[in-house]
Amino acid sequence: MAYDLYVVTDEAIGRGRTHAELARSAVAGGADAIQLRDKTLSCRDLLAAAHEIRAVTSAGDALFIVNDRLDVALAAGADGVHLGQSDLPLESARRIAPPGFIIGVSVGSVEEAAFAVAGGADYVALSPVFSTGSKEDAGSGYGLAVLAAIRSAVSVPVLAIGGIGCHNVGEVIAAGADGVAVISAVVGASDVTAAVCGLKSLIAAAKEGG
Ligand code: TZP
Ligand code: MG
Repeated sequence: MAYDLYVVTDEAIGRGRTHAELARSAVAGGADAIQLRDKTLSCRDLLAAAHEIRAVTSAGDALFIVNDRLDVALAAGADGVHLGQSDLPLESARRIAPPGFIIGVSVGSVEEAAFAVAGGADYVALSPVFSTGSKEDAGSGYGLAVLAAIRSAVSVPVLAIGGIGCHNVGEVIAAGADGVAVISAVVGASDVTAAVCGLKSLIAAAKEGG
């Protein structure tokens, strides 16, 4: 399964659309993976959204990843969970998760990426590669040189997240990313499906050119 375009849902940026509506439109455009990300919902509301997205992604053959919450991911039958450096440690998550369950990890350096891969991460995401207004505590971006260094250092898929859109997706892929994760470039678009199609074409072109 590819991670070319990995869409992170965010109702605060989604122009009044629910997580499931955003996911449905993104999958219709060809998104490869959907991550449910919401730090405000109750556990039950997050689980309800997760069940809806599970149905949408299964029908559309996209991966479904839940941010932060391994319990919700498992309960909803998601394909995986995405963990940050302050979340449940990878080692603990691996102990709980069934075989084949995807665990992705946010990293900010070659060292963090190598540590995550040694611990069994299925993919790593350089977070953030550029500065972004979509995550308050993201800090400034690590940049394309760090992305390229991580790509050279590890064997799992390397994603990049933060400040990526049509204007720079080509250079992110050219620097070595296997895929890009986005919020505003897709979730903030008036036409989510068209935004996904546009980014997917640019990613494909960058991969062909590389
Ligand atoms: N993690 C690191 S940056 C970020 C997250 C969730 C936000 C990315 O949003 P955008 O709008 O694609 O910059
Ligand atoms: Mg997290």
